[in-house]
Amino acid sequence: MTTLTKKTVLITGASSGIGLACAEAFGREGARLILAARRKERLEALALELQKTYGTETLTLQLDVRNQPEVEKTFRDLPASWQDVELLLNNAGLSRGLDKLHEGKLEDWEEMIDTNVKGLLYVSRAIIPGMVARGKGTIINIGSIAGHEVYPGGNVYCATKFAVDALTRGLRHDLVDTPIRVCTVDPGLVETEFSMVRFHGNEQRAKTVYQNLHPLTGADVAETVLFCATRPPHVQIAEVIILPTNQASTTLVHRAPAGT
Ligand code: NDP
Ligand code: 8X3
Repeated sequence: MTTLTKKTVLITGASSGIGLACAEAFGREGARLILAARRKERLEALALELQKTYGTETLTLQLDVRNQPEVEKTFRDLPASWQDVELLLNNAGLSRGLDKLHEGKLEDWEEMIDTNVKGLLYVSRAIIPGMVARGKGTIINIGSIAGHEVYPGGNVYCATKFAVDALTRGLRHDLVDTPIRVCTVDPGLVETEFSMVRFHGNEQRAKTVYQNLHPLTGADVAETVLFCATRPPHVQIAEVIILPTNQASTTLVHRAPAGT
């Protein structure tokens, strides 16, 4: 087993959903956490809670992963005691809209591509050289079932997650002669703020995504991420697809009212 006690873990998108649940899981395991996202006040509340519950040492970073100079500077200027990042969880991401491609909004496309693809690249470029120099590290990318199959209206979001899959595989090739592990955890439907963000705050529309279904929680995904992170150093879990029991694909979900 690889222990996480006192190991430095960097989580992007730690202010909500899967990233927040991963922070809780890694905190419970005794890791030191760098928590990054745009909503600093949420990160600070999480840091306080983790400190109280597990005595977790944290560093909170207000960071927009789309801003390359900011990403580069933030990680270059990390305090010395936080530079030794041993696990990078590239989780920050979002979807915007469910429009047909020929009716899509350009600003939605830009935001998804800039965050899910370019943001992941910028953070990886800033962190991985240190791992290579130190000869240790694990990178876990949060992909999606949407990186394996497309669905109506998924077009650009799916393309970004297909890109995450390609980047994960590419990175595994590039790091094959190092002790660094590269994994992807690819969930199906997880009830987080994801659909609220996708539908620009339309709560009613967001709720229907998970209606009459027992979706995954952020904690379910976090346990899988933790499993990948804690394998012995010679074991690299390349890819995990995790779905709710009643989801078979991006388009086949069995919905039944509770109790039926
Ligand atoms: P949430 O909306 O709950 O969380 C998204 C997180 O990403 C937030 O912490 C948000 O923080 C952060 N984020 C978004 N944009 C940026 C940015 N530009 N810079 C820094 N941080 C950013 O959704 P999830 O937890 O569900 O999503 C997490 C990941 O899981 C995403 O990559 C998503 O694609 C993926 N995923 C989600 C699934 C689902 O069904 N929910 C299924 C499969 C994959 P802030 O706004 O504070 O910056
Ligand atoms: C999120 C899952 O199916 O809504 O990546 O695209 S899905």
